[in-house]
Amino acid sequence: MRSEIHVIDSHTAGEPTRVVIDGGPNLGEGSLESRVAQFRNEFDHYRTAIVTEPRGSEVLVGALLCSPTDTTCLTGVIFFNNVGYLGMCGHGMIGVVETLKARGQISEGSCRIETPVGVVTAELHRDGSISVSNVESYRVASDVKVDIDDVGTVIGDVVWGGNWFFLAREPRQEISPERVEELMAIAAEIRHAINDAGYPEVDHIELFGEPSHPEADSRNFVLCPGMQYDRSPCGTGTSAKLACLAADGKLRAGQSWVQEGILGTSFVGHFQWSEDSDRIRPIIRGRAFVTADCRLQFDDEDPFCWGVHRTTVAHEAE
Ligand code: PYC
Repeated sequence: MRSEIHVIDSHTAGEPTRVVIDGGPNLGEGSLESRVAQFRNEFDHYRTAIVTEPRGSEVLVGALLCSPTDTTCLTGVIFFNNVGYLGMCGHGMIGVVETLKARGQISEGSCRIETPVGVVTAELHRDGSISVSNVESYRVASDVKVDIDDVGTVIGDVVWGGNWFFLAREPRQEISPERVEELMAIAAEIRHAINDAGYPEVDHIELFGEPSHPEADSRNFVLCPGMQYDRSPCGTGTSAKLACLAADGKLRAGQSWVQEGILGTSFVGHFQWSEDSDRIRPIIRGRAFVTADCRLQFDDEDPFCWGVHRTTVAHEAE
């Protein structure tokens, strides 16, 4: 039997997103959180088929559009990657909005979009850039110390920015594409140590160094859950950084922070204090470009129909 899934690909500051327009799994009408559980438990082969080889790459983030439970929202979206599911995804949300624009479903102005971790507001600006007012972000632990071979003591913060992050403040790193392998190895070691230190939920590690552009405030490197690094400055990672700057009184509400990523592309962020709490609402602005509009083909005679690492036989055995 043959079937197909309509997807639109884009990249945001270099990081790719594949939006599923049609043909994805039907997860019903429950809460988005419960739909993620259903996706994981019953339809996980769609995740590997859509984002990993042979149709995708380990770095791709998928975005399944679905009906929102909050009727003020234009759409719901569930983000996924090579190893599982994400709460929010900043670069991915900018990619989703660019995709909706390409399909004529959104024009200049703002709209609300539901995710499994809350509703975000996206604004499409006249210059083509898109800003995302993310879910509330906050730091849960500061000055956490872990010892890493070859690096020494690493000091940083555990922060929610729509995903769980450890932001390694010290030591600072030289962030450059030439050092990717080394940065991956350091970040992976830090993640082990942080998980062992009582923060098993942390799956993103963010390192910092000097920016390469005079207008940027910082440059980061973000290790994602599936041993891939974010090509963009990471929207949820930048949100986590803003939460730390706010908590430390180093950035005022409304003041801009230019976060450069490993490729030298940047997001411009600022924040607002949340009402009645010491949490912040980060706003991240960047640009995305559509790269493909195509139909993924599924043939059940193809041994790699559901992904190279999930054979048809393995799927049938599930
Ligand atoms: O932009 O938030 C982000 C993100 C998370 C993982 C990859 N990109």
